[in-house]
Amino acid sequence: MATAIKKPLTAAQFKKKVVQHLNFTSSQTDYQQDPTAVLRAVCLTVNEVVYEKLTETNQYHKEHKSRSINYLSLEYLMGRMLSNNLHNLDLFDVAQKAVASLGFEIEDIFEEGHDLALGNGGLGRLAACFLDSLATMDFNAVGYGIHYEHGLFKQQFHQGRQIETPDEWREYGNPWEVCRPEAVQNIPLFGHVETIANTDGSVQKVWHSGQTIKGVPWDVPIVGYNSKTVNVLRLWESRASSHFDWDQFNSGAYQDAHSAQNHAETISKVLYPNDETDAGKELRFIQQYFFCACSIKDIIKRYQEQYADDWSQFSKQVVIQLNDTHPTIAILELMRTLIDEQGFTWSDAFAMCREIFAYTNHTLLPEALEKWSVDMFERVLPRHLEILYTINEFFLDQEVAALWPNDHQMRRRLSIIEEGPQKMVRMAHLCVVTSFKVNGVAQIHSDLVKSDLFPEFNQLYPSKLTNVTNGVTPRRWLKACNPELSKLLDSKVKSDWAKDLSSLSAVAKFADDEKFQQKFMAIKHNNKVKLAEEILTSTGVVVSPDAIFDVQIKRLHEYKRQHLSFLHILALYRRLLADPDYDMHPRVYIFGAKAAPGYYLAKEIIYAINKVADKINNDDRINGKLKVVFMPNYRVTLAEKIIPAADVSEQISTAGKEASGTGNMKLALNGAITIGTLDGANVEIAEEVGDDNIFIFGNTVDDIKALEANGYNPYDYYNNDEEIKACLDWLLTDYFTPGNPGELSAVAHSLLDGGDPYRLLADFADYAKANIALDNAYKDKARWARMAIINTAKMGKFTSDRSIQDYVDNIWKLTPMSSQD
Ligand code: Z16
Repeated sequence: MATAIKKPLTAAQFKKKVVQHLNFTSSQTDYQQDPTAVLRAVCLTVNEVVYEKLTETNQYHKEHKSRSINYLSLEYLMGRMLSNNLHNLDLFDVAQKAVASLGFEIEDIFEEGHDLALGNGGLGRLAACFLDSLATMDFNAVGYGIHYEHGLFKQQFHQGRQIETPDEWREYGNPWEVCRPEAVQNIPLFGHVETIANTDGSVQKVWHSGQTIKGVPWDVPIVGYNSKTVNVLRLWESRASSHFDWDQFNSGAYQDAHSAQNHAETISKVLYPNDETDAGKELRFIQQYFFCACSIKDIIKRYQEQYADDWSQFSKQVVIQLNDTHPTIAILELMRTLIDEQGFTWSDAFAMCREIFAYTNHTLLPEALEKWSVDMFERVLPRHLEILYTINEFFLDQEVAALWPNDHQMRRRLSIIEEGPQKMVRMAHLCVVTSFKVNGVAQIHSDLVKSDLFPEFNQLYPSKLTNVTNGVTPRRWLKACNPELSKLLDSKVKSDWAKDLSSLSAVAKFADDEKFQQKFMAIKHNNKVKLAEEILTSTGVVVSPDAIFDVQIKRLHEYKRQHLSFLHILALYRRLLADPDYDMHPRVYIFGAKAAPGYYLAKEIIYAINKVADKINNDDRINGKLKVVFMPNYRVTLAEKIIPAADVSEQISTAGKEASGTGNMKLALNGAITIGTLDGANVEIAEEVGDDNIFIFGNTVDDIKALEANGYNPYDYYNNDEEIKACLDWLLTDYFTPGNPGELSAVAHSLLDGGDPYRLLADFADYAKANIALDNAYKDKARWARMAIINTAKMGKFTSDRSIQDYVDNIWKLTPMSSQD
């Protein structure tokens, strides 16, 4: 392994610093029983190295005037930081030794760390993987986000039902963030716009805001793996603006001043826990604006530190990526700043925005496409709304009219404003109109964005719509979470696969090597033993590591179809009850998923799985052939424990609904075999591993369209498939909820009278068949080992380094630090 960057500290030096921090930073002399104090001291020690590199990174980019990517995202699911930072700085062994000499296991120290859970699911975790890759590849990048006081809620189960409690990630401080008072911003909102007529006949707009909110930045350092770079994730916290406060305070309205403070602090109080549904709440809108305004002001501030009032280089220096439509208001805020504060003409300002913004679409689901009412826009951001109207006018009159003259239908369809009883702003339309590139997140998804979501935009702006397939960082999702497998791979791969994941393809040639198979599967087994312990502590269920560990981990959503797997579990249980000798290898179904607190059916699905699990896990008649566990509080840290232990990866969304998926990549990378539909990145995973090393089943996008064209009727399946009928009827009895018949009926109803919107029943039979094929494959140990090895070996495409390189080549056009020398 080539290590370009030498270790910054020896174990002895590291230990000395940890002890110094214990003694002098925390005044802790009696730390033998206090792993939390040790964790803090270790983090502070690591930070000494981190901040030095951060300073060097900043200096370098200042000197070289490097173009920067500014990643705007309402979500970052960072997880824990210590283990990754140690790996990335090549300090892991050093810290391990130092901590051991203090009487602690490094793993126990990690366990004291709190997840940074400032995101919901895939989109937030993608942002975190991208930051890791950007730093690793030495790009000048800043991530902008919100410093939520409470991240995604903590999940517990009470008698099988999900209970949410607040996430307190920084209750007692967080060692990975540093406040930057020198970069505070003041953000106006509400109020009205005054139109002033100039003597030359032109008009000037002045926004008199009704309130000002202070934005306080907190920087989280992002450490590259074996690279020169430490970048930052800058998170904005809202506070009451000081001038506003003091006026009231001095006039004696102490109480009012406090309530204004409460109101201001509410903005960054909590992450909205909805993935894939538009929250539609004013507070969410203000969150989005607050964070966009802070970030745009900060980007301009950083630029002006170098170029003062010379704007000629701005679009050469700055590119802004919008992670979904959540940060769309940044477009309007930059327009407003350029026109109202910097004296640009409208067309110069718009031309500049069209060189600066690019937009990533993450979903086709209509309920996730954001719309804000014109009324609310007007109330909160009156000046931004005016600018939005001018963009729409230009777009409709100049661009739509040029391609489709006098076509009223087309104007209506494409307009950024949706007409109707309540006028709405279509945020995605604004993004597509203004951005110079729009990308989907997997090939099939990007194709559907072109053909189904935005076909007219694709005609209007050929080559604007493009694809960048998602990826995951192999540092966290293999090197750090699966150390044994990493060592085995090190022994077979000469180059540093964590930085060049394609080099793992070299292990494919050992796929049939008996010794290698044994080593590979022994590691999987060890990981399963560890997970079995974790399952016992968190659920009380005993599972055998000899069983197939079948994993479905992701947000709970109907389109992801956890209930398809659930229905199949009912079918297996029924087969086992009918015939205790029913031939199947023992299987443990492992679920991890949070449901949005307001999502009724998602919560019913959790409840149903928990109730059925109770029954099955305690049924002696089935000889332990089937177990079902729902692990509570699924999060990045739990994923890091489950993924290395998975045999099977369930990726069973309705074709056309999962934009990409990224858990599918992490699981395959760790040697799990996918059972999945031709959806999202599954399609590309299948291309990489080959048809023999994946179980693809079910209707394709085109099949589903055809089914729907013929009028989809779930009762066709219910009436013609005895097993489906029996399983759905079972849910109406009190078999799983003694004394309370019908407690699980919501799931059955959604699949029958509810119309089965995600077409589970149409895929059930083929899914059951694919599971038999999978079971047969597992029974052949050599065959399974071969498949698992091939999966790990062929995941090179799915490193987030490749995604970032695609963004850099096709969208961002950046040069890395090293090649600028
Ligand atoms: C999200 O996590 C995703 C889409 C979206 O509109 C909102 C949220 Cl919070 C997910 C997609 O569902 C998933 O397929 C994709 O892999 C992920 O974003 C990253 O692109």
